[in-house]
Amino acid sequence: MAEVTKEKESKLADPIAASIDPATQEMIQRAHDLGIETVFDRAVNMKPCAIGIQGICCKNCAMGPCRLPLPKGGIIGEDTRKGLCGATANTIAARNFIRMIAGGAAAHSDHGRGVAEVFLSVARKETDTYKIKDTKKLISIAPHLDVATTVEVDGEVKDRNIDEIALEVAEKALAEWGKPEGTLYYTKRAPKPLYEKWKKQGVLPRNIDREICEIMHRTHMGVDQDYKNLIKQGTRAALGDGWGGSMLATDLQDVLFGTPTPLQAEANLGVMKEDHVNIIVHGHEPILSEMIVATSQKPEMIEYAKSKGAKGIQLGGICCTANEIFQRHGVPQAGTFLQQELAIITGACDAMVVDIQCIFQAVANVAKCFHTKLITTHPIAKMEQNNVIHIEFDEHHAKEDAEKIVRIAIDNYQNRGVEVMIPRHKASSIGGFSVESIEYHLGGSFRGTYYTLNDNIINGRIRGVAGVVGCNNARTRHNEAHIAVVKELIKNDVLVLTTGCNGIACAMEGLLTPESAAVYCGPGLAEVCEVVGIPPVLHMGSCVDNSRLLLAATEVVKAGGLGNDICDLPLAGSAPEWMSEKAISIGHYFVASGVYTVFGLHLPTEGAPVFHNYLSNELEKIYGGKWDLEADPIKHAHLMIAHIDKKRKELGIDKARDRVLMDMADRQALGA
Ligand code: BF8
Repeated sequence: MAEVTKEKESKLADPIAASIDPATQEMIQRAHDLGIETVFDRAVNMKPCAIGIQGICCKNCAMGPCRLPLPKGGIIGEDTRKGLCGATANTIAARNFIRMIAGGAAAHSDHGRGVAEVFLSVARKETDTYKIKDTKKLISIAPHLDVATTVEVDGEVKDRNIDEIALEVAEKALAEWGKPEGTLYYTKRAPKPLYEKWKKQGVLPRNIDREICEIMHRTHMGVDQDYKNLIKQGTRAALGDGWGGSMLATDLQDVLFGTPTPLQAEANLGVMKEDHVNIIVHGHEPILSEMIVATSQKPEMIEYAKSKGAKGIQLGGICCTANEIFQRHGVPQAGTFLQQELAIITGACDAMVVDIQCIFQAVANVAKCFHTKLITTHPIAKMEQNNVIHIEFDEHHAKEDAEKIVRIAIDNYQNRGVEVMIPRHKASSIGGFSVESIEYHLGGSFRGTYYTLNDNIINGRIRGVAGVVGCNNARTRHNEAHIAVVKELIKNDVLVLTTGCNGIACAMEGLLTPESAAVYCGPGLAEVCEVVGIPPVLHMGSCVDNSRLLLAATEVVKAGGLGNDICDLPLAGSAPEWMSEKAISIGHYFVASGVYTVFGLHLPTEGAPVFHNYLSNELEKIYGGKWDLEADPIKHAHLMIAHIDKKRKELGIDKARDRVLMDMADRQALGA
């Protein structure tokens, strides 16, 4: 075993305090037994910066960093704190906050750009590796990009050639990143009153890249020094993410790889198999993972694995790649963000294949302790450690690359050491709830509609809807807040839509099964889940797929009876264990789309009370949504429930919740 990097004096994490998940606890203990350091240990040994955490450290020029700690006892009277240039705490916190939005929006949107480029190659027929799988979805998104789907020939309206539609969609989509004039097409998909608000405020994104670039300019030393103006630019960039880069990523991925429909899988580290070649795919872009899935299912690859003594090939996903291949192929989710090192520590990971985002550099150090081949695949995401193999993935030779990667994993199976220990824990899960499949499942076989959902919200069986999303964070007990928030919501009849690592956490806890409704839900939600046959927590995909939540909310508005705008709905958002800049971008586009959004842990705005108050109170007057913060998961859930109840009252449907008894006709209507 290779030398371990753990320092002599360092403390070890308590496995029970570090995670609620038994598989994770076992693997943390296993790491300790083997002398291998993980993120859980590092979190015990290094505390976060008390000033940075509050958003009041400015390092945007070389006169600083200027640190503006809050005085003991808080601000009494005028806030006189300022940096060398005179920047106030509000300016500094707002600059830092919108730089986080820029980072998050850039990550999501660059992912989207990558998909759009592959889509253009497909449309131009430059590659036959990827093909358009879902023409129905292509036709449904085309009008939103101002692409005609019919043509008039000799006075007769005919369907337009699908290749022509694909090419124009590809070109229009790709232009959204840098078009010189106009605003993003997809913003018009929002409910009209919301679109009008954005227009009036002047926050309609002009193009995706420009809004991100402008954040970097405005937050350069000596430019924008007004927190309200700074956050306005943050809003433009965040909307360019949610209603731009992320939404395009989701749509084009669906067109290329198929729009998800419900399917079953398993989740947690226990999905790895000792007698199989285990390949863990980790990161975000399905461009890579789709090809790995297809290659690992090829009979010749399975035969090759058998020739090396394995019984087959077991794929597993980590992070949002897990969500992507789960929702389209039922590939098991091996774990969340905080379990990436642990998958290698099983000793059974023959290859970990990574692309972009949320990948610890530390996985390379852990891989050194085992036989695991760590393979980076993206030109913008390499690692300095010398045990890392880089195989650049490109749509023009994707098949060959995927085959090379899968063969490396198979060849490596025989190099396993004796130290294999796979935790037994795993849970059954159902995912694949796209906007389209929810409509189909709730609306019945003949006429898909969201009205069934609205009807059940109006009659009070479903109290409201919550989007619970986001990361794990090693500063808090792994999955504890995720699961506590979700269980408290469904116990109170709130239907949960989940994405990202929350989706994986819920899968690991068994909450993505229809059977969990009878165990954890209030009577109204349990009844709906039983009749319709859905889980109380609907897995809607990866973090870019938070765009699905925006569109689902828009469909609910369209279905009628619950107001005219997203901010009218009994709806709330949550990221209980957030950590990434992407979460801040998502949070902000939720807020700017009218969603009351609660984050756990802390927000990097607390050191600037005026700016913090602007986010948590004033924004609501403009967009109808606002930020909130609550670390305690039960209080967190109840803030969301209180907001849902407030909206029910405003809609005049608060009394309906008293009458949840259903007669036979009601039940039949539910299943219609
Ligand atoms: O984009 S939830 S830890 S995996 S950032 Fe990362 Fe957070 Fe997980 Fe996906 Ni999203």
